[in-house]
Amino acid sequence: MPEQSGDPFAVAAASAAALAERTRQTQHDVAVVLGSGWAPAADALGPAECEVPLAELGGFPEPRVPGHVPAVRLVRIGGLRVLVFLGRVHLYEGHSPAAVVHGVRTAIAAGCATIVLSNAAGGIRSGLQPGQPVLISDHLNLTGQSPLTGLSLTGDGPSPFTDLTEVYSARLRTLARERDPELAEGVYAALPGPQYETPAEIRMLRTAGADLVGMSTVLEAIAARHLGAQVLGLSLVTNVAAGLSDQKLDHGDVLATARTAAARLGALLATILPEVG
Ligand code: 8IG
Repeated sequence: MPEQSGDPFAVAAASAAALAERTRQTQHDVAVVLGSGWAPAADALGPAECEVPLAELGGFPEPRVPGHVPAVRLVRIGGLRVLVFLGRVHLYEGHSPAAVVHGVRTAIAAGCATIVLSNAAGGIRSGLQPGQPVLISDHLNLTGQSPLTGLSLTGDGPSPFTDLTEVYSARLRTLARERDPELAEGVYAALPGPQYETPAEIRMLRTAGADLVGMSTVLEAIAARHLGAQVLGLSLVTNVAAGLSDQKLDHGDVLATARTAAARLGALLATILPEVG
């Protein structure tokens, strides 16, 4: 199948129908996207009632990053039917914005009113430590792309002139902080990648108000808000951003930090998720 040609909402509806057939559920409540660093926390959420390879649902691109297992699980958490997406695809793999947000659109078509987006990120604000989870309070979309580009301005769907005043639900952030009062909050800047930043770029981002920097999440958050879903965003700080320490950035170190944090992340998600539906 070519990558996401035609009406993306029709493709998402078809994927949601295929998912409903396999989960035997006509309604799902919450979707969680486990980004790099968070996937090892999946098992802490409880046993999967079923696990479906994304390739069986249509509309999902072939993954191109090793370590991303392309599947979605149904897990019951506190009476909620939670769809757990193990991994995501990124712009830097060469995928279109429509492909990047297809999981979120599918989850919403499958009934989810709340979308939890997790990622690994570099820490810009001083004091943010590798291994620390941070609530995303707002974002800077510096990818130069939008999942809403090209959508009909006159059709029956929601307007693409989406209000982004509160992308990351204040109610859900408050709820998460009640569960874990240690949680910091920060503004997440998304760049296209895949290269990490120069020290000059990090100084620019810090001046522009960014606390965290990464290569994902913002397009999915925009797509979710366009369709009226509530969004909770969580970053795992896996490295101090370029030029802010005497270390060079190494993808292997980043993954190792994430593995070490997995147990804490699993516990965090398991305490937050029952409340967010
Ligand atoms: I993990 O320092 C992770 N992802 N852009 N910069 C960007 N993405 C990241 C970084 C980082 N660390």
